[in-house]
Amino acid sequence: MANSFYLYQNPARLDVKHSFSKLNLKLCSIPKFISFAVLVKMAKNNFTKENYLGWYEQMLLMRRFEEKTAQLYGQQKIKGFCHLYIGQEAVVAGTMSAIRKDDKIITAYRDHAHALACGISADAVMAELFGKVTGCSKGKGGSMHLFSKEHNFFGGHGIVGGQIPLGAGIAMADQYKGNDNVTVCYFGDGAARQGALHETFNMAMLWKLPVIFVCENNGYAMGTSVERTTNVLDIFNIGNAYHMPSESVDGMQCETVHHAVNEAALRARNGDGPTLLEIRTYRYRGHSMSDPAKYRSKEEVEEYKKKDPIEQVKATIVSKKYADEKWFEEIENKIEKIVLESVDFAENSPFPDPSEIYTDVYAEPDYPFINE
Ligand SMILES: Cc1ncc(C[n+]2csc(CCOP(=O)(O)OP(=O)(O)O)c2C)c(N)n1
Ligand SMILES: [Mg+2]
Repeated sequence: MANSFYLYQNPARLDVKHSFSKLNLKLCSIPKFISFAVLVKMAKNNFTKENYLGWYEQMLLMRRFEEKTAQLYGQQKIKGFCHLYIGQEAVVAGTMSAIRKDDKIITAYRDHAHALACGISADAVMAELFGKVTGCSKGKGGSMHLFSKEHNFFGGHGIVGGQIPLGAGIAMADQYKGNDNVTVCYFGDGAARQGALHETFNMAMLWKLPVIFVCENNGYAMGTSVERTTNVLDIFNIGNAYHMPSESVDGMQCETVHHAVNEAALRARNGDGPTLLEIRTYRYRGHSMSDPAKYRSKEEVEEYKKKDPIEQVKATIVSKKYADEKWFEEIENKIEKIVLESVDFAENSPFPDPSEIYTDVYAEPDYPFINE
């Protein structure tokens, strides 16, 4: 089931430079005399019906998948650390429509939506949450460590900020190979305070690496608000210290995210190096499944829910008459089926064999204590 579904829902990652598809342009065929600013302008306000339907379906899958995850966690079918992305969906959806299939993604532990949007099947993600051998990390990674090289999804990282230098390294590999792929490296507002970010920003700018740093500023690092941890509330300002093009972006809308990522990707593919996007978003649920979220008010959560990204896309689809009620119902049923099937798949899959414990952990097969 999975493949055709994901290809349909995620057309931008098939192969075209999405924003240019309507203009029928490919980046390699664009004459040199067209300036960067003109290209960006041409790409703006160029959203199609397919964009909106694709965003809706993609975000609904993320949402319904995680609602089911929360339920299964409550039943102790899913255990361990588990962080939900509900509320932040437009950040991933708006990114994916602006980049290509060959581009690379790396993120932190709040990674279910990123993995699904990269085209990893709901089956493989759910099985991983269950710790089953059919999971995308063979049941040994769990919620925080989803991974699929085949889908250009490089994790899923539990060490806050650990993926920032790794993301720059992946971009460096593509630069070294001489292709024009970009890497999107996501991290949170809390991770923005890690020392590794500064070392990475310095080298990434020096070497003009094709990387887009996406800071998903959801206002909190666990229970600690941005205001309680820093004097620099506008996180994008950190990039300015390295003369890195940097901006803040509304993360509750797919359109604004798409525009910003599209511009950053053009810059990176052009050999002009990295960008920092501080994308302002909000998570409706607690930090993890064990967080009662007492550090914020109900009113604050409700304010953000009024800007819900899925509802915003739905409103556009309705107002532009891109689809009728029947279509929404069909998508809801289709996604419900995918999610329920993924639970069945996970429940009926075996756990990894204990003999697999060191497989894929050490690069060297003769690492000393593996055989002891
Ligand atoms: C190096 C390190 N320090 C502390 C932690 C504990 N920890 C886990 S999540 C987290 C908060 C990170 O917040 P943020 O980067 O804003 O991401 P969000 O959870 O909001 O997506 C902390 C401190 C950790 N996992 N790694
Ligand atoms: Mg945060």
